Amino acid sequence: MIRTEMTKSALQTARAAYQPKLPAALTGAVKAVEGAYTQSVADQQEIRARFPHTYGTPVITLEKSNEKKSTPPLHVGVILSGGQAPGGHNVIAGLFDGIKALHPDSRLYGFILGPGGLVAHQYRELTAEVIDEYRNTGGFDIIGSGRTKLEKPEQFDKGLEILKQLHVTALVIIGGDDSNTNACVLAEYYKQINAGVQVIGCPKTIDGDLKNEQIETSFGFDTACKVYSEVIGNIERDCNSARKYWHFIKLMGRSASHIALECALQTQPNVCIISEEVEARNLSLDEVVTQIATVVNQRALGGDNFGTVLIPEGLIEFIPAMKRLIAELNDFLVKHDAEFKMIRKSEQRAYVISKLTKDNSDLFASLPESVARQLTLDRDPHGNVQVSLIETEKLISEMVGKKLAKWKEEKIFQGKFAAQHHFFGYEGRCAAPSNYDADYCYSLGYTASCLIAAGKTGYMASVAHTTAPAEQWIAGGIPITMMMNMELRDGEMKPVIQKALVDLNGAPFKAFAAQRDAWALETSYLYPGPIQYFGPSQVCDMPTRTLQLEQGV
Ligand code: FBP
Repeated sequence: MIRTEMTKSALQTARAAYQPKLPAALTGAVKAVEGAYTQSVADQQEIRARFPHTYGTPVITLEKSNEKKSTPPLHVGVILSGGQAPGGHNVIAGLFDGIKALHPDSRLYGFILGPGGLVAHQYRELTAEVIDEYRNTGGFDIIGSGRTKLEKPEQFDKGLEILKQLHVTALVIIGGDDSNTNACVLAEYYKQINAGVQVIGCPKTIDGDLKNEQIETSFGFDTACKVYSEVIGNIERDCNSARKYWHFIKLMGRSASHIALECALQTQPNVCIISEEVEARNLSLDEVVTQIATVVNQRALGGDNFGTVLIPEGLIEFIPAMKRLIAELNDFLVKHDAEFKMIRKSEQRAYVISKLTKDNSDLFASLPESVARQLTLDRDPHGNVQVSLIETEKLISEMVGKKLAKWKEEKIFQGKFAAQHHFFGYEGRCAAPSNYDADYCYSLGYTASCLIAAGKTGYMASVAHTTAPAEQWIAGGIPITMMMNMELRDGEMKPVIQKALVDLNGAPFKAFAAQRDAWALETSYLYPGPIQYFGPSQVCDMPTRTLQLEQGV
């Protein structure tokens, strides 16, 4: 049951009055200007063949117009898909204000608990009264979110029934790479059957891995990283006060290490592991552990038996040997699902060990029980191992502890080692959006309304140039097919949006790599403090270090 009236904190009350900034081009009548025709980032023939109706469309830039065109009332549906990210409510508020500006009788319907709500015909109308309760708030609770994968024609047809009933002619899907891939498949299907429903995507995910040359960041990344950096900074200060613990901090980000990297740039910890580097350097788990133990030892030699280590949650899947193990496990579990589930829990580990190829079997047998178990549990609906449930921070610290104990026997290590563990993920996903995310999200939603008015489908709303003041931001639409390539998923080649991993030649990683040796030995912690919503612009409106470095500002 979704409540429309809530008791508000003092911050919520004050924050409700915040008017998010918009790009200047969106503040009056808007026209959609077509740019160059596009092609997919790779596998052009294959992607074109799968998306004959939505492939190759031009990039759209929204510009100020001198004539206000009359638009009939629009009926629009909206879906929040996947993991929560700060700013989702502002995307919806921007969309609402945008369609109301086009025609005051426009209506917005939100589907409940993600894509599943469309298929199950569960929705609520989002009126001005409802929207006003949620402006500038964190969370996705206005309609809830879910991970149901929207990919089958039966689901699309079922969804179309309710869209027709509500006279909805456009659907906005707010999601990550998988959800936007599905939005594109849906756009193609509705266009092919002439359903009269446009589909527009919006780039969401705290993980920061839905970005490319056209989409400069996914919303939520800014706020989530600021929340984590605040607490990492607090831990660092505690650590530097007591001087007796090594803190192992796992950070969300299912695959890419953007969050860990951004938090490292904001807090300057002693160690930060970047999964993409581990993979590129073909490091084994033992080598990662040795790297950390070496820093612990070096600091101990200087009398510092304390420190902080950041670990991205996706690390396990990037260690090449683990990657091979997970690939075989995925394949094995799909093929032997029924048989595996029949086996008693206590015997499943031995069963898997007996079935895997030699190297993978040895590695699986060497893993702590909890990690091995997690690797055999159900995948999420998109086929992902649920890495947020794997206690990598404990696994690594345990292994570091063992290595140091051995080094102690060998008289290599003479310090002390006591560990504390933390996992920051869910804490940051529903925080009240920073000014950056509040403005960016509102602009994305407003942009989506303009793309709908311009009759576009299969596009992702884009707002670029966001390190500049908001008036100068450039809003538009990017054909989703442009971001696609073919990848192996569930044993089949499928068209998907290419995930953006940390670029080891990119400016953010280079800035980190240039400083990490100094951070390892010196105690150079930075304490960013909590997100500020009111105060000087250089504190309140600052984008992430990642974005600043990427844009050279
Ligand atoms: P999205 O990619 O859907 O935005 O979700 C990202 C994420 O927050 C990951 O960082 C994390 O591994 C995962 O969701 C956790 O999923 P769940 O909320 O289902 O536990």
